[in-house]
Amino acid sequence: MAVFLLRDRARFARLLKGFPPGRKAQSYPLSACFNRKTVSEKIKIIEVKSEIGAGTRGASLGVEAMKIASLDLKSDFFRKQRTIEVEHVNELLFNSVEHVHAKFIDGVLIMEERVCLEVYEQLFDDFFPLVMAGDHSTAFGTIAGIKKMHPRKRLGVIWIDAHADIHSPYTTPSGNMHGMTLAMACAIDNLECQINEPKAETVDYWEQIKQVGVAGPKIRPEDIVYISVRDLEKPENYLINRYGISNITTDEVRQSGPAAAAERALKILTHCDLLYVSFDVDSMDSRISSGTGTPVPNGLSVQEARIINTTLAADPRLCGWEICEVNPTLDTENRMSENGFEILEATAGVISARL
Ligand SMILES: [Mn+2]
Repeated sequence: MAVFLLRDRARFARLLKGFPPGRKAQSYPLSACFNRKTVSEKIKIIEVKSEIGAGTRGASLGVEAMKIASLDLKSDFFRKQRTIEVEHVNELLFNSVEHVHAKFIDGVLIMEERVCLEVYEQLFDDFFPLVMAGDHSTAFGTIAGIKKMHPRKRLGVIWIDAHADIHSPYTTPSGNMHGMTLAMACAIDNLECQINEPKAETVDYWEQIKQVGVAGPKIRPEDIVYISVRDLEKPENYLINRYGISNITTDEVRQSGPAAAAERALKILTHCDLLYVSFDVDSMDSRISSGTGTPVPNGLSVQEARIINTTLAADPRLCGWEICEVNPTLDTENRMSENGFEILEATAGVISARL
């Protein structure tokens, strides 16, 4: 006889009531209603092997490289952990660049929609979405999915990264969309610092991206806390000053210690109902490994990054966590994947212990 856990019954009741908007009926296998969940099964890994937002090739291989790292490190993490993959559109990379100030923005829009829907569906089913991504641009889809699930909640974002990722097509020097993620989330154009004239079709896609999930801004710029951001361009500095965005520097992490630095980030966001942490591995120092597309000196150590992430993971408001930009094609002996995986496993451990 089938034994239902309480949460399975709640799920069953929801299924009887109907499907959430935007969800295809066939994605609910009937057998799913009878799956028992244990504490360790409350996390759902969402794999997003997309790299169209990066300027260097190879970030889409980061997810598999971290799985290989887990095997080399003799971990059974991926044996226990349920995963789901979001289909990518990396084949667009074989085409020529049509949007010079927002490269492959047509594909980025598709990826943001897909990631948003997957994150929303996993949250709807009471899973904690733990995203393993390629390039950092799809983190906007994660943010949009959280906001779609909790439209009236105020969402704070802790962005652990060497870069501020708050350019727009109007200000970007590279056109790479992984540098625009937070501008998408805040729906910011930053026309005050405009240096580019994106063509009408690019602007049309950019406006559509702002509407992914729920219409308009998903977060407020003042609800972002940066950690270890150190490679900034003028238009990004302008926004950081204008909105008073906090940046906890590597030096501050070293002075106060990583746990205290993480606590400080949480304190700055006390007014937020929910939190999302986005961990770009280039936040770690370029000496640790070359295994990421845009390495920058004066970054975090692996130990500091691990303590920061695990400290943040203990906050009950955390409702999504992401790791991205591992690029094994640039690496030596898969070191970045091993470091990234160790941080992922430790963080997942803290999250599942409190769920
Ligand atoms: Mn980034």
